[in-house]
Amino acid sequence: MSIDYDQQIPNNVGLSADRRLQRALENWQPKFLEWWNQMGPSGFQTADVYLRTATSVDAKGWATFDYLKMPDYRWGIFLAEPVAEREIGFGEHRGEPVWQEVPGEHRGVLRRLIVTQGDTEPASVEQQRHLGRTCPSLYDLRNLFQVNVEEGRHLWAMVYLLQAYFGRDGREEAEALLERRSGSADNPRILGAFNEPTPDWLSFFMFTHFTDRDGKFQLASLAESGFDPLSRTCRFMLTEEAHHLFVGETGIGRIIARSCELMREHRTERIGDYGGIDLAVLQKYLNFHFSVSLDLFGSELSTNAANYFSTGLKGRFKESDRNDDHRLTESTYRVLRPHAEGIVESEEPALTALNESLRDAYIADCTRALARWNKNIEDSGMDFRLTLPHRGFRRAIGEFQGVYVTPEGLPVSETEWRAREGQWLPTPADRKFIGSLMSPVVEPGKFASWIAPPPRGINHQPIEMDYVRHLPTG
Ligand code: BYC
Repeated sequence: MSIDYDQQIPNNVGLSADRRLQRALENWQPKFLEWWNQMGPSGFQTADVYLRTATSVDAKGWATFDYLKMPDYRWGIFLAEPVAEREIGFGEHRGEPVWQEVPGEHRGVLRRLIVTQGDTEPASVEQQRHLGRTCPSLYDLRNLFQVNVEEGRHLWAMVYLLQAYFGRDGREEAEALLERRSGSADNPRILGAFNEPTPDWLSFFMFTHFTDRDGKFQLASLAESGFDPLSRTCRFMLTEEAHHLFVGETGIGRIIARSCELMREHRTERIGDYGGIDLAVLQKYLNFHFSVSLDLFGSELSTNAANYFSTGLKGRFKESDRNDDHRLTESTYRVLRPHAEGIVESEEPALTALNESLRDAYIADCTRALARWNKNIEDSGMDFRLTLPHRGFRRAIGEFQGVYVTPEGLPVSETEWRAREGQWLPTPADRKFIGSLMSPVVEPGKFASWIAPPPRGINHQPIEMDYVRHLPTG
């Protein structure tokens, strides 16, 4: 079904035929807008931004680009096309037709999964709301806002499921999603990484690279779900998500390119005096964001994860491409666990180790991106190499919680770890320095001293286009 833009809420789910649901969502819509105006990009609600908007759910040509004020963005409900005769691909119900309604016995668990996913979306908008004022260019400013409006749409995606399939509980959860606040002491967002501040653009690029990448893996696993509306919603969200990862990976790549340029020019790795970011400082930010994002996969051994899988609610990454029984009742999986003698490998039931296997797929993806950055550093003639810290480094969830592990993977005492923490993680002085670089650059085609221009503009437009117009003055 094509997207109907004549409706108050654009959608491709035939909303006008379901008056009760339509009314519920139309009742939620002004509350969402109120939240957006209060917690969305601060100071830029009246600017005109060159944004893409989804116009269809086809793989090709699904978006148009135009100048819009963000509060006028057409947030709506877009599900990927149904797959005819789709069957549940894993777990105890493997081979049965997918569910179009919530199976009663899994209602609570499914709601919790959808709420947890939904909660991350507004959280990230809240985390990034002050970044506009320190943008390194109009190109980057526009990308920030594109990410923000699409995270808003991803909230709509989950709220649709809650309102359409979970009755009164779902309506209450939809309200609560607008009430929690990132970083709030009283009513925080659900997952750790979404309560961390994003105070500067280096953090923003790290977040979109590492934390949005958790989104890619979690959404892909939920896209396998036996609950078909969740699967279809997540499949379309993944299309949008790809751009967020692009913003993160190329943002960090452009910082690295600029740092290498300054290192070559001034023949030193200490380029702070020349307006650049030392790769050693970038490494510390990387260590922080990677470890926080690893926590988002949950505990290495999790009965929750086993249940999600066995009951057909959440599959594995690329479940259908795998060549096994898709039930996992007999298989084992290798998990690293801290032990008195050090970090040891342990064979665990594959079902309970599902969070770890998803984390492994994530780490492999991060490793590939890291290799691309390192190749560029090498090509520019520099000796420096970036690394991913060990999975046990600075973990707050799971087996490594409370264990002190160096980035190289060596368990050490808390005293030693604390004494060396400043070599591995951003210090207050590092953060202050990065903060000092964050002066806005808003002249079309110009870029801050610490980041290289991109190779090309958005949607075949020139790099020097005025991607955001009518900026706030003062
Ligand atoms: N922080 O068995 P456990 C994205 C809780 S990102 C705080 O270890 P489980 C995006 C857990 O909730 C993708 N709490 O874990 C990115 C549980 O609490 P309850 C988001 C945590 O349940 C950028 C308890 O610890 N999507 O889209 O197997 C921008 C024990 O749980 C954390 C999803 O996460 C943490 N890091 O797995 C915008 C998908 N980790 O229930 C968007 C949906 C665990 O006992 N969520 N806990 O009170 C899930 O699949 C699972 O909930 C998790 C946890 C993978 C997160």
